[in-house]
Amino acid sequence: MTRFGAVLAIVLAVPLSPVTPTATAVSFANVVPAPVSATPAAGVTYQITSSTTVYAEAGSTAAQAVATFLATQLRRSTGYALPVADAPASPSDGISLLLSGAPASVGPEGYQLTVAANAVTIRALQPAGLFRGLQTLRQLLPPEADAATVQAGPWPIPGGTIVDYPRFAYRGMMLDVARHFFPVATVERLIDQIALYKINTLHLHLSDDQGWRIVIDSWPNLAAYGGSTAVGGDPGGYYTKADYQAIVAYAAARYITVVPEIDMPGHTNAALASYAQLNCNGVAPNLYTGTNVGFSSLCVPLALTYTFLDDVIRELSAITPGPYAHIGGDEASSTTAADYTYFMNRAQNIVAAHGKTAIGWHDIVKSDELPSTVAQFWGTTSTDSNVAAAAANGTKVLMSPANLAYLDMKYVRKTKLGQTWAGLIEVDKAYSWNPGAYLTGVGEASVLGVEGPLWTETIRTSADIDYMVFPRLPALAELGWSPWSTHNWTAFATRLGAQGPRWKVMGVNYYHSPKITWPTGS
Ligand code: TNX
Repeated sequence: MTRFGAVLAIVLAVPLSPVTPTATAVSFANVVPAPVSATPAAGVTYQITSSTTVYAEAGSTAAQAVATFLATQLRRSTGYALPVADAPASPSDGISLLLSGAPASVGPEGYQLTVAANAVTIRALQPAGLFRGLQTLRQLLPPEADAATVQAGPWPIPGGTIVDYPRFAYRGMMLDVARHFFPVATVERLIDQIALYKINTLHLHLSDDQGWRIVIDSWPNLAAYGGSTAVGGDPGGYYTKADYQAIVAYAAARYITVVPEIDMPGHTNAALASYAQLNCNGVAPNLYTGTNVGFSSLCVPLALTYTFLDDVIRELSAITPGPYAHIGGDEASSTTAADYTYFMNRAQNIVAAHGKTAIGWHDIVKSDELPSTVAQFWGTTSTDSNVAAAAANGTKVLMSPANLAYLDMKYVRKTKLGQTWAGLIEVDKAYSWNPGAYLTGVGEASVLGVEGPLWTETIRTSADIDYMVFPRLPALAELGWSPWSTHNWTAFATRLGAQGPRWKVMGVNYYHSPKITWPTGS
């Protein structure tokens, strides 16, 4: 092309729009996690306008709810009416969310997204797939689309087709609400943020030495007394059952399953402090506000211990629609090996009796596991013969290697928040491993998925949570969702950088890692 031709092309590419274009157009290639396949259609753009309708599969209340989720956010930022309506047989305009016509390959959570000049169509086999597809659509809109107040627009969506589905069934984040307590609104804000990256599980660490955070009606002192403080003597708190159910429902509306954890037999000082009769010596210890681990244990020989366990798991299971109950099992250094095996065995059977599948920190493979029990790997090396042996026996492993996936590790030495015992984890390191091939003897087929745990000894506010979670959790989300063939740090760094302006608009207090070129102003 001649220089004149190039200038002409640029001039012609400027949209002839009466609206001053302040919103920045987004590239088709900026989606996190990377889609399985993405085919841009050069020169094709769909514009959301004041006359756009959002259509949902007729007769599906779930599809209707997903459509309303999109319309509600876009009404805020665009100021348009964006009515939600039943989809006609073959929609030829608007944004349609349909439960027909998706390729079988997309499975229960995948989707096909087509952006043409006249219409946007998301097709999925299940409503969960529509919701995941919607997160891709959000990322194809200018970041201002995620604003809480009306923005100037325009609202272009780049044309093309995406077919997409997850590599692993479980892509999670854990929030420790025991070391510090976080109110329902903080948890809901986090749920909204992680939903954007197709995370589908929120694990709540509901009890530890420093606090018990959920009401158990048959043992009321657990929350009332055991929940009354936090690390450093900070204010405690607990969720009523209604609070917990509100979190579960809020997550479910975003196709995120809540996994409740009651850590045992160690990490139980708050429970032992609440009920003297649970202690082997009948004496309740004081509440604990320090950060040591490994000093507490439920009384394994005591019959009442199992009444307690049964009550807790029964009450918690009754308000947990998801399939899992996490029973901890880590760092039980005040429990003998024989007691640990006996105890974890009984705990797993109690979980099964209440209709749930147990997850335990990978220490649990030292007990006799039920075949269904999931082991959550939190080690710092890539070999663990016990976990490998369990995997060879059919145990599924959830990957949370502490030196790669822990969201409470500092990014760099001078990061103010967080810890260093498992090392420093910059965002490139968080992205640098293959969950299906990392742990010796634990191959792709043994891996249930990935989870990023945020322990909160040093984390006290929603802004603190933001800082440790972003940008690392999106890196982990990509390891969990995207095919390994898409794994490429340089390309990921560009796509991750493109999230900066969106986080800025959403008010996310993210860590501006120097490993990433963040767009000016974000
Ligand atoms: C280890 S990892 C723990 C937690 C701490 C965390 C701090 C694991 C299963 N247990 O009790 O909060 O380190 O990084």
